[in-house]
Amino acid sequence: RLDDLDLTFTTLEVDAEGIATLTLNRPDKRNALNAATVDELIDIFTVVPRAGVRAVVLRAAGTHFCAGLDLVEHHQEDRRPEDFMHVCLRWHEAFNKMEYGGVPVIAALKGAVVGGGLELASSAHIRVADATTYFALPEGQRGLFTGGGATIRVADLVGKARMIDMMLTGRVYQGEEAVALGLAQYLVEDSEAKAYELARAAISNPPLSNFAICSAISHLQNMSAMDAAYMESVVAGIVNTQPASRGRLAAFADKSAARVRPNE
Ligand code: 1HE
Repeated sequence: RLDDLDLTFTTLEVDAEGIATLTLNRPDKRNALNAATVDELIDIFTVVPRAGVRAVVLRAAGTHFCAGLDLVEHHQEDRRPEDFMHVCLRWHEAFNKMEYGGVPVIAALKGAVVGGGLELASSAHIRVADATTYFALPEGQRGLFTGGGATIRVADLVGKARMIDMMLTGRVYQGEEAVALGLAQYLVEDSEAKAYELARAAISNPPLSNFAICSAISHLQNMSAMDAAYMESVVAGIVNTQPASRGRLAAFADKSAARVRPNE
């Protein structure tokens, strides 16, 4: 249950419409991800899909979204290879629960979205940037490698060659260029206001449709084209015959439903 979550480095609040605000709340450390924060994300995204949450706005306290792996903790813990492998497996558990959980997660970005912070952001379904937002993978400069899914999700967003360039040379992307590459889908003055606007748009869809959008697409991408097409038909069989679609289809048929029109 949401009320039973024991949170120190994050906060979670759900409004009357079912929009949850998940805040990374360690601004004095630029929301660096220590092991305890990742545990909290696992707990949150274990509960969220079954707690009536319709959408999540993922935001951060302070002026930076997330500085990635807690480098000080990593240094102090002096981890062995198998220790860090398990750290990474926990990150994957958290981020997979986010990406595959079936509840839309919209990241409101600002400042640094770097290293593991970009791995976190790339696990969200929509990323909204503002003028302060910048993206980088400084792992190479720190003598590290990505361990939170960037080789999958960031490579998916920007392509292998750009990811390699970011890691080899410390290249930073921001502004319209970052949007053109797909690191964010929106660039606005107020990324949080826009994230809530997008969340409200998303929750006007039936939850089962959003479940398929925020779970099936990711699963299907992992399959061969033949298997994905088959599974898509199974998912569509369930979603496209759901009771919640009947009234919407009737409204289209009787011409009372809104039509799709170009932007003004
Ligand atoms: C941190 C971290 C951190 C800040 N771990 N403590 N990520 C990076 O290589 C990025 C490292 N961070 C930075 O480059 C900068 O801190 C920022 C650009 C994010 C912010 O700069 P700034 O000038 O606002 O803050 P600051 O003065 O550098 O840091 C403020 C405090 O946050 C300071 O702590 P304090 O106790 O001295 O006040 C910093 O130590 C702390 N801090 N970032 C720990 N990352 C699963 S593998 C994933 C691999 C990676 O993610 S590698 C990339 C790591």
